[in-house]
Amino acid sequence: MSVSLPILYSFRRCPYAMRARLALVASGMPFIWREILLRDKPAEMLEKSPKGTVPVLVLPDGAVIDESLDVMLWALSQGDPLGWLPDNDLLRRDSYALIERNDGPFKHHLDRYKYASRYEDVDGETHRTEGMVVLKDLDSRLAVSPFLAGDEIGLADMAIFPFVRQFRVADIAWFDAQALPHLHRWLSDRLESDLFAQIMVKRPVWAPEDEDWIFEAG
Ligand SMILES: N[C@@H](CCC(=O)N[C@@H](CS)C(=O)NCC(=O)O)C(=O)O
Repeated sequence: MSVSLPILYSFRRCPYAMRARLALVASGMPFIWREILLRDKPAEMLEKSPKGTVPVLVLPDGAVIDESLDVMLWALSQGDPLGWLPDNDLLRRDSYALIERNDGPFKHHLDRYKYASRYEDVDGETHRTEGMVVLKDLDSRLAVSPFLAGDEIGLADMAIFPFVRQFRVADIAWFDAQALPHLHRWLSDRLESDLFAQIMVKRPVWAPEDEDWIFEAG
């Protein structure tokens, strides 16, 4: 067991886990990747983080980070060769405000649009319309700059695009027909990136007897 590397418990299609993997890979730091199933979470993960959500990052000193944005910030504090961390207060505030709206209201509408049948008395289309209000705002930002906050790709882009992807996946033909030209370009650039391909590699579900799979950025 490689005790000197952080261990990430992850689920491939989870947007929170995607943003954690993106930042870990961008940091250039190798890490142990344990792919899990949400319906059958490993005891080892629940011992470390009883709240039972992914991502969970266990550091070599045993500390646990179990909020995706905190995983991103920790990873980028270890190394940020791509310059994703906001480097001034205005950019930081703007990036955090966008991420907060994404993780709060946008995610609320996304869940109720994509998984309407899991909720009582929920009309998916109403939530799709509400989600579109946020996406139209992102599109108008992207009309004036290629990235969500500042002139360079950064934390906000990487923390948010996995959720926009999930919104798209709910009905790809419908999404692609919407007049969101800048958002479509921004999203497809992210989805076609080498970095995204690296974090979406398919892994078998981890079992405790398995040898550690160490992920190193390619
Ligand atoms: N606030 C958490 C949310 C993480 C989250 O909700 N992840 C989902 C998967 S996308 C999860 O693990 N849900 C638990 C479950 O489905 O059992 C974070 O940012 O890390």
